Amino acid sequence: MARRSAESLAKGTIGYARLRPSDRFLGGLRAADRVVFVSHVHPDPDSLGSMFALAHLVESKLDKPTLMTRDGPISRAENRAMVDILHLDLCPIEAVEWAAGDAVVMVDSQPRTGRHTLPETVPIYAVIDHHDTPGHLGRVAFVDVRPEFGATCTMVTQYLTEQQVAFPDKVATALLYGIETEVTGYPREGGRQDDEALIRVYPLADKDTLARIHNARLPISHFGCLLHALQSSFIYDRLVMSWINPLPRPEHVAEVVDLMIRFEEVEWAVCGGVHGDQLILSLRSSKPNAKSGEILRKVVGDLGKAGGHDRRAGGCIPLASTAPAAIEDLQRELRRRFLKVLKIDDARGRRLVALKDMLQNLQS
Ligand SMILES: [Mn+2]
Repeated sequence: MARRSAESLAKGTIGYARLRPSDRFLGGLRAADRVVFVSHVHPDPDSLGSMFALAHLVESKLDKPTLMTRDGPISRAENRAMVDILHLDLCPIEAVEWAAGDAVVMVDSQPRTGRHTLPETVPIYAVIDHHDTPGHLGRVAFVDVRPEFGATCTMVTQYLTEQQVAFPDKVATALLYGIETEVTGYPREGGRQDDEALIRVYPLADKDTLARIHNARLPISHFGCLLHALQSSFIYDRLVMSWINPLPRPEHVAEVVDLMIRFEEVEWAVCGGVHGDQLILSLRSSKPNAKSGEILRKVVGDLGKAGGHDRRAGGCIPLASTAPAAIEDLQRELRRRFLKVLKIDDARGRRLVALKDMLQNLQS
């Protein structure tokens, strides 16, 4: 595969250490026949924007064929709108015909963090990421991981700027939306570098396209899940916990916690739901230095996988049984672990919406 030749090329270059990351990244790709971009499952705007802009960089500077992939379905309505409106051409990861001359570039994720279905036998040339979830990087020739950046798209914007590659409006729009989704929510997780990247791409982005993505149409399941979540929510001191069973689409847990974390009485919001044979979890915090990714990893433990950022995290647990009793047991165990890890004594909790209000609403 291309990994070894790419590695020797990149690392054998005189003055390697002095080169900018984008120089080293491109240098290591010179021997490749094709550059394949991969990301985490349920690709989000940050991974989509990163793949799209890096493909543009590789095509512009090296004139090599590229392939962008999609690991699992694109979930949130806005993300699907981004793919449709920008015409992002994504190959399902399971349909990729891997070839010896492929150089694989992983963005917005790290190898063996359990967030991809990429076969472990496929060697990875490069990892470009801003997550602090540690992956297996020992055999990766080019590694650029900067957790101090709010978005992988910010790193990629720097690559294009360093290489003086023009930003077509679609590329600028994808980067802008990728950065914006990561850093403009509240709690905000972004810094000076992200602001500089936003300033760079904003004048070049198509604002009408951006508005269409922001206002993507929502499926009916969004509203059903919202109601379900409100009715199942319990407040345990500083934590609000909601369950949606069954969960028709995995993205709804993230939509729910994004709303719930705005509740003024809590510092933590978690929503979980059973989707197929997995329990999907999404966590938000309104606290600075919340270490949400670490908290969720502690809670999930060896039951499944979890990771994320300071104030946002996600995870999934494969289910041995989807029988209601088994799911109830697992949810009880997860609640116990959340309360323990967050040092919350209030184990009884109280409903967000009182039962009698729900019944009254039904009767009126
Ligand atoms: Mn990201």
